[in-house]
Amino acid sequence: MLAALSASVVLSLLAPMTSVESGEAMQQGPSQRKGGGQKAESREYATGPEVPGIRLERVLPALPLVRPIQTLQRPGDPKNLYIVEQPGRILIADPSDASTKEAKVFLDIREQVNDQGNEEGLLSVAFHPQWPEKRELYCYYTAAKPRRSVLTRFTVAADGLSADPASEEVILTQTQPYPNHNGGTALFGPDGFLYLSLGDGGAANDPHHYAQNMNTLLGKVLRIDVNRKGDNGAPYAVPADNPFVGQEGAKPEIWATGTRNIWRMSFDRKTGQLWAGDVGQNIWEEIDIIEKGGNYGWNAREGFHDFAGGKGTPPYIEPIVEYHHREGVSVTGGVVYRGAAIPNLDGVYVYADFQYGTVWGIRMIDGVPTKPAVITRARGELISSIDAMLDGSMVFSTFNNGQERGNPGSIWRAVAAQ
Ligand SMILES: [Ca+2]
Ligand SMILES: [Ca+2]
Repeated sequence: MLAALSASVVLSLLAPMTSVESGEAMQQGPSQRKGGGQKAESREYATGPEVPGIRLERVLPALPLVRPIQTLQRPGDPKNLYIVEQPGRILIADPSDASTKEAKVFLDIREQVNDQGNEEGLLSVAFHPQWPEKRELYCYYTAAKPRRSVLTRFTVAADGLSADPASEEVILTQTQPYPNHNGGTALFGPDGFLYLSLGDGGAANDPHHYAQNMNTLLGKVLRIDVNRKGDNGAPYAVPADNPFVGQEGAKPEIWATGTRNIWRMSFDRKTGQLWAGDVGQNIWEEIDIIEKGGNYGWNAREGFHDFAGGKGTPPYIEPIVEYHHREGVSVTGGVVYRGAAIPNLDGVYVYADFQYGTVWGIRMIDGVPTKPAVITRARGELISSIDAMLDGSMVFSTFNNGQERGNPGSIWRAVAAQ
């Protein structure tokens, strides 16, 4: 299954190197040598067209939002934004009307969502891509008593403007040992299957080594078929070509393993590659391209570095890029920009640090990343999500003024810097 390794992964396994095929690579600087007392790896960056700067422009400035954690659009409705609030509401608003002070409530499940912890709540939603044949909304959230993560499905009204709370069907449940590291992103792939990132369960350092344990869904990326029932009437089926189907001691839902807490992943709508930001423990934040059957190393690895006390079975797929905790605290994975409004940003993967508000862009040139370029800084904002709208434009969701519960949040559209 590891034959699916990308060229970049193969290159990074061959460290140290001094050049790539093009001969134009720049060597990583010495700044990476402070990582946790571990030996630093040498990495290569490709050269490519300059990554342009962006500017964040406030959208719906008069609309009060509580911890907006994702913004999306429904297939077939290029006008409205669906704004997900972490406590468990989804609002609908037309972003062209800046005077909007109140949004329509699309779904309110705050009663059943547990958002006590900073990383708990309604974390991710996805519309079924086959609208209007399937008027379905998938929600991934945390619940209490017992503490767990759930993936559920709601039926959406024919006009697309509300979802029926009473229609909820539970698709998948995962017991959560701790309040943190619940992932996650739920989204449909170009293959029509639903992908879900689950964190390692929480605490710190993955104390139970869940991420490398193939018998749990924790610390994994899953791939399931929500269009079919599974064996014995299970609410979903496992695609027959999942990499660990039939392997003893392995959950067949697993698509990739060894991930710590992927906070936001997305498919490049042109290449089909699955990009993820995997939040680090103490020192290194990383960006990965998730491959079928890949092991991303946690908790034996953090970024490109060995992690003390971790254990696992190599080979591991190395990150595409990483950054040190001098530059941020917690990565928010983003999207590969495929919009028309900023032509020279096409193909750039845009990601951010949640707490510092720094936003970077990288390109992939023949499977090798360009050096991360800072493309903007959202000072004073906590960047919770970067999402692509139907036309490929990017919307940022942020909590402003700190993390206190109930503080307002805001959303922003990315525009060209000049
Ligand atoms: Ca947890
Ligand atoms: Ca990793």
